[in-house]
Amino acid sequence: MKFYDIFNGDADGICALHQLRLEQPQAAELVTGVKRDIVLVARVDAQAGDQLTVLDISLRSNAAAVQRALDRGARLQYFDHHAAGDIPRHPRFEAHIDTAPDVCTSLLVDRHLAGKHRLWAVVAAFGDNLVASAVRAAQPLQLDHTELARLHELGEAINYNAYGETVEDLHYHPADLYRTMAPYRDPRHFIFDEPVFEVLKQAGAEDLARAEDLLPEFATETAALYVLPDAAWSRRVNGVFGNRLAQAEPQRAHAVLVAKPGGYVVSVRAPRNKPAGADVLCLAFATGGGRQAAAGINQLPQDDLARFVAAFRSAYK
Ligand SMILES: [Mn+2]
Repeated sequence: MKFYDIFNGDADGICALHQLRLEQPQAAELVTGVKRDIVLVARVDAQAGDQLTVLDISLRSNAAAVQRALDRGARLQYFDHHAAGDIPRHPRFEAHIDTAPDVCTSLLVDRHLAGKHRLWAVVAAFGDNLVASAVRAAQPLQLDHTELARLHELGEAINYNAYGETVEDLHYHPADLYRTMAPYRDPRHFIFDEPVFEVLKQAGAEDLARAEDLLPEFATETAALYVLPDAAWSRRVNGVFGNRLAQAEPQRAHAVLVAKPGGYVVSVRAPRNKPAGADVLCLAFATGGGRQAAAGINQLPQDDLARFVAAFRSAYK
């Protein structure tokens, strides 16, 4: 019989596992990755009697592997807040799934543990950018403003660490980050005793400064397009950079391209003032997808760059 802890590599996934294991220590094989690695259950060759704890990855994206593990006789405990699809009804499947917009997986674990390790749930909620939920959860702890601000920064720093194409792009492998955190019941001690927080805070600021040094390929009143080089820092900062641009120029659509061999990864954000059209634009390309307000193209071939630029310009003129 084997134990597997399967979790998203972002702040929410790591803090969810941390709360559970503070309460119920259990040596387990850790299965995790970058934030975008959400198909994780299939990495486990589950057998009868095995125990899988799954955190902060959508059930919909892991449904087949979950069913296979159940069929083989494994037991699963599943905490998540993403769209789930059909939830299996099975005596060996324990689901804690809530897709309300103001919860994250760590808050679901906090609910399950009746607030036993609330400080870490607060860190996670900040990391998932659920600021109001984090502040509400922190209320009974009576933290002062400085402490709350530090927990906010810690959540953001751990979350930033999860961005990259592969774990090689990250400053810390999420499994190592979890192991470093594991002895700490109090995140304030973790901040003070370990270099992790300062390292990540500094690195995040450096990545962002590099991106902000770049000039756009073009910028009009209504649209701007940036190209980041094929480098680890580009892949880490891409999302945060896009958010910054959107906040600074809410009337503008933004396209951020990150170069990769043979082409680009593309993210498009519609203007914040008029959040529409990003999905239609990106779906016109083979590997495109997303939502009206924010969409992307996984692999834009070099030869399609001119066509993309023209389509982006005409979508947002
Ligand atoms: Mn989450």
